[in-house]
Amino acid sequence: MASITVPHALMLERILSLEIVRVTERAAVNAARLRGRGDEKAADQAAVDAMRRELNNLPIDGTVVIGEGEMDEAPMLFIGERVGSKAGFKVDIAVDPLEGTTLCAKNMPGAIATLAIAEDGTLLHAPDIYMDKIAVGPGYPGGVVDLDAPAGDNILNLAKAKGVRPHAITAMILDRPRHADLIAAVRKAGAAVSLITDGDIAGVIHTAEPDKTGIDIYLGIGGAPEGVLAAAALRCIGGQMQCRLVLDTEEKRARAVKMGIADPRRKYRIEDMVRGDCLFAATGVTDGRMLRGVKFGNRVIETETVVMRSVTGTVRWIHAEHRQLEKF
Ligand code: VTB
Repeated sequence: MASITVPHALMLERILSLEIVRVTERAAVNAARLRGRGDEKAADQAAVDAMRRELNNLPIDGTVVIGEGEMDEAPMLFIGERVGSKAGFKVDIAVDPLEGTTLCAKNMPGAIATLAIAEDGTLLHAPDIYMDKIAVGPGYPGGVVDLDAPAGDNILNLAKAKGVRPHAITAMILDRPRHADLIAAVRKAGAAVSLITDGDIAGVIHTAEPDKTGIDIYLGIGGAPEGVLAAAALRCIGGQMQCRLVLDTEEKRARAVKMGIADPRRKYRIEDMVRGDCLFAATGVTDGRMLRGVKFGNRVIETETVVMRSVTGTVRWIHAEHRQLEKF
């Protein structure tokens, strides 16, 4: 008889890689019921409730590292909350039960329910502040782009590494006034800019498959929690990412220090934000470029989820038809 050679932790992680699909599916379905109602808070709460309930069914001793906020301001899935059956494997958890609350409330494309699970003590404890980000997909030499280089140089270097003219490069950027100079610099270098109103986790993930998505590079300032979740996804599928917290006030610096951040200027790479093996899952809430949203039928609810595992780099696209509707 073959002996068990797979270590327990790895085996459990392998099982969890499918289990976490249920967690994001449920969160997405709950939020999707509130699509287009103009109530961001209610949609977020619905996703949080479902995600928390499902996480508590997993055989893990999980600690929320990236969550809905500090304990006093977020009653559920707060940073430091322990979830799971608490009997199992110790893990760090990063959640964004409804990434793109506005997208969901307005029923616009791109809202997702997302989650990452990583080895205990390996996720960056990022405060809920801004983070400057740059990301490209796999297959480029290390350092092809750099957070500290001018945007134009990054576009030219990337084009050279890809073997195309800068005109063939497309950068995805959040449509915010703070990005006016960045957008102008990218365009000046000859590249196209694809603007998004929200949803930079998906934005970063788009860079992993430029042939499919048409996006070569992600640039700009977005949420730090979203940065860690995006890093978890890239850790699974490959690519390069560099980030730096935007610590522009004394209050933010103090919050960062409280969360264990010693060097406020530190440039984080994927391996600094997600220091060990991880799993990442996202389910579409509204239809998006990456995932289809939840579809409510008479007898079935359909969901689409992407789930990734860093140990193997496997990416699964799971289209589910749920028939036990009372469970949602
Ligand atoms: C981004 C975006 C998110 O927050 O991280 C953004 O990807 C950053 O904050 O979907 P601002 O909206 O203040 O620019 C979200 O929009 C989610 O809140």
